[in-house]
Amino acid sequence: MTKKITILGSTGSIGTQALDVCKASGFTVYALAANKSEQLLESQTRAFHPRKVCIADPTHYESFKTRVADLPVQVLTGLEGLCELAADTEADIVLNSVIGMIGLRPTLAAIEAGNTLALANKETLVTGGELVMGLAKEKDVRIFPVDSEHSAIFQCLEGYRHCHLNKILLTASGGPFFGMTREQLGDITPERALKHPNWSMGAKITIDSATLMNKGLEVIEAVHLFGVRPDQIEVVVHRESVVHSLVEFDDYSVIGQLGVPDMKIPIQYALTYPERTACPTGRLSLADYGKLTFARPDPDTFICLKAALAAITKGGLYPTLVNSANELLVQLFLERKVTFLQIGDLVNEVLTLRDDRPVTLANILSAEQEAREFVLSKV
Ligand code: MN3
Repeated sequence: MTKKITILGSTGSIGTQALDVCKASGFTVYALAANKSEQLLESQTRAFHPRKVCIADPTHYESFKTRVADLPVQVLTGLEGLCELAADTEADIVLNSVIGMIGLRPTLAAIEAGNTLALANKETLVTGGELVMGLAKEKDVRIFPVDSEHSAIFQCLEGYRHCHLNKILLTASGGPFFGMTREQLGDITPERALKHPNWSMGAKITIDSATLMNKGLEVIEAVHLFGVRPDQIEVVVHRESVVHSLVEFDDYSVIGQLGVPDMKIPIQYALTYPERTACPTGRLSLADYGKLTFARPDPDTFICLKAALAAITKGGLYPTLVNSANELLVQLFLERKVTFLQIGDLVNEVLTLRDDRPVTLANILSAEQEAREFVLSKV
């Protein structure tokens, strides 16, 4: 049976690779959504014939509609459009690969409607983890992680649901600046930070990998997805990005998942689960690698990791504060308005804001605003 897929964020790195997977697996694309990349969304619409498309940025709505006027496709816009696609139960699975906190409401809309989710939007779990996992349980909705590490952990646990999980070993590439001192990080430019050694990804996540914020956000994600405490997660630097993560059980037996560093594998598994089919990617040859290396991260240099761990340990809205501050700081760094080191400094400093309100959608959105105002007051 061919599955019907909705992809939110189809023009991004995950979205375009998901479409490669759809093509190779013969999935039907039911709906597509992008922020404002009109040209690419148009060519995707012509190639995959979705029934509905959403161009989220309303300023692009009219011109995009004109572009696809000859096609039998319904065009939507705005956050409402994204949520409508997420909640459309015609699809068998909704892949949320939207970038940033904007992805939270579509995630909630999909779960509310009872749609199975493939989740690539980190911010959804980082900011709204309690809400999302609680609602998913209530609605009996399955969430398949798309992030390579979380997919790995999910796969490691698959055959061991009856075993108690002791610990998660979350692997990290270490980014392009692994081994550098704080002093050496002083004059890092966006161009240098945008060069990742192993993974080809969007700008936001590439910068997050360079600061190790990405790993911090992934720890928070893992806490929610797998129901573990933050101190049950150990970040291990693994430069080759071949071991995508591991789990340790009570007997200290460790199970890991390996593969070439290509996002198409975890994307495909989230879509084909529980089946596995040949993936349009290379095979892993361990002999070609020769050796795999592991090391401890340096949270005193890469202090974003420290901030994320402090935030999830405090819980509540603190992960939202850290995440939102980071989201804005990465944008400012790319615009050369803050330095590389300021990202880490301010992401830590935002934790001095007190926010002990309960985690509700309204409070998440106001904490997001609070964090942005804090950052803007400092730069
Ligand atoms: Mn990852």
